[in-house]
Amino acid sequence: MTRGVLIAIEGLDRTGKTTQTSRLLERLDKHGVDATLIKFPERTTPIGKIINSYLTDKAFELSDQSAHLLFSANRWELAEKIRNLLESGRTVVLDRYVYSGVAYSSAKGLPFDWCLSPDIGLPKPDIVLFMKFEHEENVTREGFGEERYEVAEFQQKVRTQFEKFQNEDNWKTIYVDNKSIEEVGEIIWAEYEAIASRERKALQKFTKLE
Ligand code: Z5A
Ligand code: MG
Repeated sequence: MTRGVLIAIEGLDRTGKTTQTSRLLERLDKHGVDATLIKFPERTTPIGKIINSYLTDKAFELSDQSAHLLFSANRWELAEKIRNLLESGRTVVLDRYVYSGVAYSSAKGLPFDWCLSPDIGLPKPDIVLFMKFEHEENVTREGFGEERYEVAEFQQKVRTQFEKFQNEDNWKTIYVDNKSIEEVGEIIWAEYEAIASRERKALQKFTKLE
């Protein structure tokens, strides 16, 4: 059986991650690809419930270190499930992942490597699609500014931290300025098809060796 593809959609606030991950799921379904969508933070788990209170209630106090470790622990709550899904041949689409964890906490001033270390050992995505605005100043998307971290100056710091991953071998940047939901969806689909076909070719080579 072929292992499923692990695809993470990452990016700055309001770049359309949730819109695109759910569209991708629908499109995969239409093409007969078995797929599961997991959104982080996963707010319904025991740890996810604490994270949800922290994000929505500005009076809820946590040290930055504690918050960071909770976000990481939330990913570990789902790690086994992700691994099992992939091994059973399902494609797994992630709406935010490790990279958001590191970018937001290091933007608050925590050391980058310290932020990365509790996530070491989690399943590595085959591809990370990092959505960003080239010109952040033009962003006027619905809902922006309602939660704890949605302040322009902080977003700029988050962006700088995210960009430290840009030379990773699985990283692709997608600029979303002035692109419709459909246009961004086409770019994401093309990236998905490229990675899925690469995986199929790798498997064919392997089978030839047998
Ligand atoms: N966080 C963290 O600190 N550490 C971690 O480890 C993790 C997360 C995993 C909540 O995350 C916070 O947790 C977040 C990071 C931190 N900080 N903040 N703020 P979240 O993922 O739950 O955040 P959210 O509330 O879902 O917002 P978001 O993810 O930033 O939004 P989005 O998913 O990128 O955008 P969207 O909901 O798909 O779209 C936003 C609006 O734009 C909506 O009205 C769409 O219809 C519209 N839209 C989307 N695409 C387009 C295009 N192409 N054109 C025009 N309009 C569009
Ligand atoms: Mg979202």
